[in-house]
Amino acid sequence: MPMDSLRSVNSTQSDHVNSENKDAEEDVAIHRYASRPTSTWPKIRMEITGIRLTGHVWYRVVTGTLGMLCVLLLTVVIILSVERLHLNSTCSNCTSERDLLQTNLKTLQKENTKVKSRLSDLVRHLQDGWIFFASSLYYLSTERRSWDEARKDCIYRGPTLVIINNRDEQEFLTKIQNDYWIGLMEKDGVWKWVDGKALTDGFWDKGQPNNYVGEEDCAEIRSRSDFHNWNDDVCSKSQRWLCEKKRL
Ligand SMILES: [Ca+2]
Ligand SMILES: [Ca+2]
Ligand SMILES: [Ca+2]
Repeated sequence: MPMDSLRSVNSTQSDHVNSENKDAEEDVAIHRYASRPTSTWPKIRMEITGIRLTGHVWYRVVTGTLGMLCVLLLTVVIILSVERLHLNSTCSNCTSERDLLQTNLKTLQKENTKVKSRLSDLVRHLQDGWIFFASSLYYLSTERRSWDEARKDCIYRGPTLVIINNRDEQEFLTKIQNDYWIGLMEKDGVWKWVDGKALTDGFWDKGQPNNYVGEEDCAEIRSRSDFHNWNDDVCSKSQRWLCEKKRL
């Protein structure tokens, strides 16, 4: 074999041996680096620059990256879950507020219906000739009847013969013309209103009650300028009467 050819063969064999040794060294290096903790991988990557990376190194890099992505996604899921819980809580509060508003609306609608009914009732009474003062409506009869018949008529109309509760009401009724039965009657020497309550503060005319013509056991309010204008009279006498109905 010529010398040149022999050198070429030796050179080829030497290159092959060197290549195999280099591969073996790389494998050893890769195995050493790959067995290190994941936290050291950036350093490993720097150290193995220029050295061929085998599959199991990339496997660790990829699995580590995926692990980090999983942690990141888990964090996002937790945040979104918390936000969803917050939204659900907010929505629940909204539902409660909506229910409360609907309840209040229904209450207001009921009150509105009541007010409309009262207003309609008031207008109807005024159109029928009733008069209004303070919180009461008053019916002034044009007929004349006995005290007991007058009482029955007031019961029929819904209210009672008028009960004078205070000075303001007395002052208002004093301005009305004509004489009227009021809801006050004497029994066993005691004057009582038609609601059963005893008289405590009367506005009797001077010298009244006096049983002037015998048994005067029913009271009337007389058309006089004097603030004290009550008189006891015979219950069978025909007289106008006043009915009272509490409205407000
Ligand atoms: Ca009254
Ligand atoms: Ca009497
Ligand atoms: Ca009298």
